[in-house]
Amino acid sequence: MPAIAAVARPATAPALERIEWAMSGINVEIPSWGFVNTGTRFRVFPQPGVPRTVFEKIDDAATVNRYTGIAGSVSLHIPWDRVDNYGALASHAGERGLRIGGINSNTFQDEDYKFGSLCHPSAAVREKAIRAIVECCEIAGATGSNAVKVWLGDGTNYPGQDDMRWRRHRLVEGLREIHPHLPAGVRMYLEYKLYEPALYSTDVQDWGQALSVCRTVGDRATVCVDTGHHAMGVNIEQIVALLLAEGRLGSFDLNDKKYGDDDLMVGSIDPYQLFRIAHELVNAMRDDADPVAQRCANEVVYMLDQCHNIEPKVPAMIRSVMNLQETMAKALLVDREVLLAAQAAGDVLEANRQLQDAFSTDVRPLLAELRVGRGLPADPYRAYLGSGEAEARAAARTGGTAAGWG
Ligand code: RM4
Ligand code: MN
Repeated sequence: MPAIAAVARPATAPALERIEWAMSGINVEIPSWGFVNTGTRFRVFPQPGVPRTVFEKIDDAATVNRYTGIAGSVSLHIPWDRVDNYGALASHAGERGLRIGGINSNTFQDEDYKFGSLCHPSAAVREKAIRAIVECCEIAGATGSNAVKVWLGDGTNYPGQDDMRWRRHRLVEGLREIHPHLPAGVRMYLEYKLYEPALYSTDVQDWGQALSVCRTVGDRATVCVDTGHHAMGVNIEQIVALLLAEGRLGSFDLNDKKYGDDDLMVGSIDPYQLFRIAHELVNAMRDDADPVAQRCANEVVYMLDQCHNIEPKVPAMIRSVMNLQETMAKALLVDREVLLAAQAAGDVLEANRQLQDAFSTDVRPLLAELRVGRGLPADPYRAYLGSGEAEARAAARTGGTAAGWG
């Protein structure tokens, strides 16, 4: 991803130039599981045209990229996306203009994982979980992916159920064993989550726990911030700022929420929070005085982790990409020089006005202009709806079994 310093424009430059990075610099990674039939524990409502194979999931991700122009990678979930020939899968993606992004490990669905995976009291189950994540490292090597993501459902439901301190020791030991299996250049993202499926204690519950584990596990272990995985009211942008300062922010799983881990479209509930996160990232990208944070911000991966339970999936994904792009563009409008001067002068109102003015600016006409200049539709969402592709896909994808979770 081109560093923002190369494209950043001073505040005196026209707005179009200042937001250019949101068109030519950013990459949004699309999750393969965002296109399959999902739902709640109450009901899964099937949709027409849902992919039946991982190849069709990649086709859908490629469609999102064809309309938006900034969604050039697709992340996989193993074993959901297991195939015999990963080279062929990577070629399938490559022929459609996509790279394979993060390989997500799944150590939460087997019967054996009832009491956890890497933190399980049984050495045999821990060994099985280690092998499952090592397999993801191998798949990363075979597909040209640059990351393996570890999210664990591990935890306990009742006080006394297991020893929380020893669960932590087992976690560190397991991840240390896995880290050397990362192929050259491949990073590990450790994702935390407040609760669920565990309801009393979760073994990687927050960013501090994840960060301290990453530090002991190895240089290439970094934290993944899933925006839906915090308690209500938590200041996520401050977590982002602190992880940038530590050089350990690896990636985002972006989605929006109202109450729990709702996996709604990015920016659909609280767009100002997304803007505040975007501001921390852009601010670090522009900060030559903090090279650790600057490098970290320039390398962060923006993945979407969403489930579209009632809304049509491909257009929902297109809208999410557009929401993120618009938000990044707004953050690029912040005049950093004025902001720094206001901060230095203790001018609280002017500093805050900088952010709010940028957030309130309608960047959609500017982005439309940039898209048209690159041969993309001015409005990817409307263009997709008018294309007839959804209907054609639903007609073509008959027979077989629509993919879902599991
Ligand atoms: C988890 C977590 C992971 C995702 C799974 C499907 O809650 O967010 O990132 O891979 O869900
Ligand atoms: Mn996630």
